[in-house]
Amino acid sequence: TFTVGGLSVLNAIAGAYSENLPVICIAGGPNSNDYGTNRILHHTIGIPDFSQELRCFQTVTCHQAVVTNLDDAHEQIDTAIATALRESKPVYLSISCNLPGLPHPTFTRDPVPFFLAPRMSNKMGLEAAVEATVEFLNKAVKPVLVAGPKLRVAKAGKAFVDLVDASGYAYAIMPSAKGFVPETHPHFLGTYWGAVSTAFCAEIVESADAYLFAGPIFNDYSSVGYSFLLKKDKAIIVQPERVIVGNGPAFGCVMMKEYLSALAKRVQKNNTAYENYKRIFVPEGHPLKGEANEPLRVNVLFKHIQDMLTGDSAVLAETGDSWFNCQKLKLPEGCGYEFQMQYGSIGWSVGALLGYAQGASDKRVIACIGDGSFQVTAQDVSTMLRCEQNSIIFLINNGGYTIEVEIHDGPYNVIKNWNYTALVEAIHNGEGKCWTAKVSTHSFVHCTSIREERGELAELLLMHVFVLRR
Ligand SMILES: Cc1ncc(C[n+]2csc(CCOP(=O)(O)OP(=O)(O)O)c2C)c(N)n1
Ligand SMILES: *[C@@H]1O[C@H](CO)[C@@H](O)[C@H](O)[C@H]1NC(C)=O
Ligand SMILES: *[C@@H]1O[C@H](CO)[C@@H](O)[C@H](O)[C@H]1NC(C)=O
Ligand SMILES: [Mg+2]
Repeated sequence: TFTVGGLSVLNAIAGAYSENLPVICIAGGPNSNDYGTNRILHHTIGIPDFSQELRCFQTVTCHQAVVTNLDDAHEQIDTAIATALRESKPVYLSISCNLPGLPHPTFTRDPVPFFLAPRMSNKMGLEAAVEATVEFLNKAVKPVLVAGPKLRVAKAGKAFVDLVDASGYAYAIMPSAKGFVPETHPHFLGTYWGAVSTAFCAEIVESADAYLFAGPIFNDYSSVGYSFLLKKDKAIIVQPERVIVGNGPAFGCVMMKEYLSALAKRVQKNNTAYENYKRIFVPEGHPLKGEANEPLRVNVLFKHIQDMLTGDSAVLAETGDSWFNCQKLKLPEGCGYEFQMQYGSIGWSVGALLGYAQGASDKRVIACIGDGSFQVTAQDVSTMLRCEQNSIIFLINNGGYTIEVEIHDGPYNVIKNWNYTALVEAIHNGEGKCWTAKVSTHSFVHCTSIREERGELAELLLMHVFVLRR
């Protein structure tokens, strides 16, 4: 609904922009004959100007179309959809409410599915970029590869793995690229995240004499406050359509996927970084176990979540402590992974869980959500139940905005405690399948293995996990 709905969805669309997701946001606009009348309409802020919603969306979408006339509706809608797909960004489409019911000759036949030709590299630029890169990498003693979050929009995950195989290099992921390349490959080092990297990963990446970053975003989060010990003259930065080798040269109009594939055919094999990693790597100690009556610890909980993951799972990590806990999960081949690292709007994961489970019904989705974040968007559980989704929510109740406590503490970081299982049961209202449990010690996970529960119960789970506040 015009403005009240549009402005309500604005934050979600801004999140989609930050994550390069081609969302088509459709708003029902004022009737076409209301424009230009100087009338004040309901659902506006009380001024006879209908452009407020459009002006808000101009800053968070790559294209906006306002359809007020059937004669150009077909073209405007086509252009909006094509732009969303081409740019991999959200678009805004406002359609006057009185128009959809009206016939028009441009809409009389069934639509022809449309195909967008993929963007192609400038052939000479591609060759020059590959040539310069091969020269740079082949003289390095222990080069490494690092996958960044824009691998997804460049559809270059597979090409990246082909390059790993052809080169024998060790590779890491930036935290925001988790889920875009396999973690089961022997040459996988873990997450490169400066001082908070997986053990031994930063040592190998930062001591390499050449590193190729495929699709990185270096923001304050991913670079731990710009504290990376990286040198530009050792880096090859590959963006979806651009390559920079060291401090230069730079090549435009080079598509990442084509470039990585071409590189795989030309680069000399060198597994020195991987051999060095194997030498210094110390496998983790004994598996974690908690005593039955001990208060549940986060690392023990996440060990159980780790054991639940299969290629048919997907993990959603909400902003907050869950980011850091989920980042440590080792994803089996095919296991999905989503979090909103660039935008980081709390509450994102509940809506994202609803959407992901609906879109990828072949996956069992496991969301790890803090109490503060859950309270922002809890009502989406209602639609999950109505749509008979079977997702699993681990609600980690630490009594407040714990991650914020680390940054700037104050009474505002404490939130009202809810009876979360009772809340979900109230939403469930005896209809459909739902199973909740409140867990505060290790005894639950001792007596009923979650994995066994999972087999029997194909329903929405909400584990309300209490973790003692630090
Ligand atoms: C919409 C929005 N408001 C405020 C913030 C700032 N913020 C970041 S994390 C966080 C607290 C999250 O609390 P919770 O979900 O309980 O996670 P915890 O760190 O306690 O595990 C807040 C308020 C934000 N990221 N997004
Ligand atoms: C890696 O490259 C360096 C420099 O070209 C070379 O000296 C070294 O032998 C190579 N190592 C392996 C294992 O291929
Ligand atoms: C929370 O709700 C559950 C389920 O309705 C109930 O059994 C429990 O007593 C409630 N907890 C508290 C502290 O009231
Ligand atoms: Mg919390």
